Amino acid sequence: TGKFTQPAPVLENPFTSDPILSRALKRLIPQQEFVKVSTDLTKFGERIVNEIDQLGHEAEIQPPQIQQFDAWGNRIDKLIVAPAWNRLKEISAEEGLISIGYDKSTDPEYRRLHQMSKLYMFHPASGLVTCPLAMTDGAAKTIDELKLGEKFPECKEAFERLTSRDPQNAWTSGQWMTEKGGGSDVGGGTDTYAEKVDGSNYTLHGYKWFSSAIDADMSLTLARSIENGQVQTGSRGLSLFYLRVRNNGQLNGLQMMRLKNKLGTRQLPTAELLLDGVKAIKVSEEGRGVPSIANMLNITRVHNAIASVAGMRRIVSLARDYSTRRIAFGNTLYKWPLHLKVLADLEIKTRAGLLLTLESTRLLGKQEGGRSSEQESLLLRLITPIAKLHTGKVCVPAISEGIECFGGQGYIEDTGLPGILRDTQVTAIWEGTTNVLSLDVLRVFATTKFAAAKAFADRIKEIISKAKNGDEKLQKTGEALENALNQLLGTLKTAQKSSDFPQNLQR
Ligand code: MFK
Ligand code: FAD
Repeated sequence: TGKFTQPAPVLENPFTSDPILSRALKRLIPQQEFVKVSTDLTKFGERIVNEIDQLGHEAEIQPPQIQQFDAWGNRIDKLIVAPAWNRLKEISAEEGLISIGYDKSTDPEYRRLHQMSKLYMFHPASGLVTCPLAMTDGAAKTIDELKLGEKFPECKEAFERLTSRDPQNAWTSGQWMTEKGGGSDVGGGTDTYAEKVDGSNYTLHGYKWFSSAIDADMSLTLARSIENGQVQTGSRGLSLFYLRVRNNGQLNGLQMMRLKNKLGTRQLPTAELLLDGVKAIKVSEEGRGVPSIANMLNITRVHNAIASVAGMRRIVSLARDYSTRRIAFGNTLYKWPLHLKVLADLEIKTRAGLLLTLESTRLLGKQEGGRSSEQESLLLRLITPIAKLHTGKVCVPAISEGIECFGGQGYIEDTGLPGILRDTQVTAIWEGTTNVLSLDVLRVFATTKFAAAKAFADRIKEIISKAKNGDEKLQKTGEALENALNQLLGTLKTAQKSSDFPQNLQR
């Protein structure tokens, strides 16, 4: 007695074992490019299984700490992170997890699909290093899109380092937006002030309430500049600032007040920061901080969607494998129809989330390659918040259901499974909560006079007609979707006139 041991679920190569990633990429990327991409992803998948997953686990069990004072009472705010966290950052640079998205030697239309597929495989093994990677990508995109490198030599260097494959040179970025008074409503809640030194040089004074991956080299942030003693209130009083977190090894006029004690993402150092004379450069026009940092938001939101579906994929794949190893009532689990139904339901949700996110990625690549039609640009702007809010929302109950597929073992820490659930709740919150992103969808409808909604309806029709000509079920689904969308548009058009509709969207 007592000799039974349960075979553990096995982590397989997340590229070759994924039921749809390779098929989807084959459809989206021309053959020659696809061969290169799939070779890289296969190799990376092996590295995840043999090396990276263990590092992710080590980062989780060795959370970061701040040592605020030295033995003699000097304030030092020394951030101590796990060696595995640093190694994962190095691997991210080596593997080109950001640089692939900006690699001028490849076809611009397909870079993002390659990059995001790699991040999708990496996320569950990454010890949450995907969080700084998202912000790093967002910062690179903002610098690139606003051509900041042409205006500020500091931003030119930053772009090169953010997109570097050399771990010794590569930088990561923070994204300091949230303050005590508001994370959604940054216009109402931001209480950080920028005092002019000369030209574009300022010092910042304020308190940032959530600043993740505080081991970053630089950050983008929002503040109100004081011009001739005057300060503009609201969102149109905010400008965008670039700053280095440290200058010559010393913190740049800021103090790490404490690290957040979080439900999950414990591998990730998220700090409260006192900005007390941070040297910074104003990089946007006065009062254009929010639309400027929106460049960052629209990238980090794609990363967020990728992370949400990646968590789902990890638990579903392990649960599927486990269902072939665990026996209950004389049958392996997968032979029980009820269990199979649970797995099938999770599988469908995961595939749908991935395909939706890849659609947003495909459109991003097209736009960056300068090959988007007007309709496709509208679609990209609309689908990005939809993909973020949908995947962020569905991944939480899906991963919880996935945990249940392991019975009691799903609840046990050293299986590595509980961490997947812990780390997922945040994807619905950060980078804009579900409600805030729903309002962003309304913003897109309003600012495009519903042209984006039409582009969306047309795309659905196109997909349905391509999917299977003459398939009655699909045609009916297509018609039902179109009707639902038309009804929604009718409701929105009426609602837009009512006083409850957000005022900034009534334009
Ligand atoms: C593993 C993955 C990890 C992911 C990274 C995790 C680490 C970081 C975690 C974080 O959470 S960082 C903080 C993220 N914060 C947010 O996402 C803020 C959420 N709040 C919003 O998004 C609000 O909607 C917003 C702050 C944008 C509201 O601002 P306003 O100024 O009150 O809105 P308004 O007046 O509608 O828009 C101002 C301008 O910005 C308008 O342009 P114009 O002035 O030219 O008319 C808008 O069109 C533009 N805008 C707003 N959102 C936009 C946008 N433009 C393009 N894209 C958008 N998404
Ligand atoms: P609130 O804005 O107070 O929202 C509270 C509730 O009200 C939410 O349910 C929201 O959906 C709802 N709500 C708000 N406005 C509306 C509305 N108009 N209509 C309907 N409902 C509404 N921020 C950074 O800037 N940088 C970081 O690096 C960072 N890292 C983070 C790391 C972690 C682990 C977490 C948890 C958060 C992090 N954040 C970061 C902050 C995060 O972006 C904010 O918490 C988030 O944007 C929500 O803002 P809030 O906390 O102020 O919530």
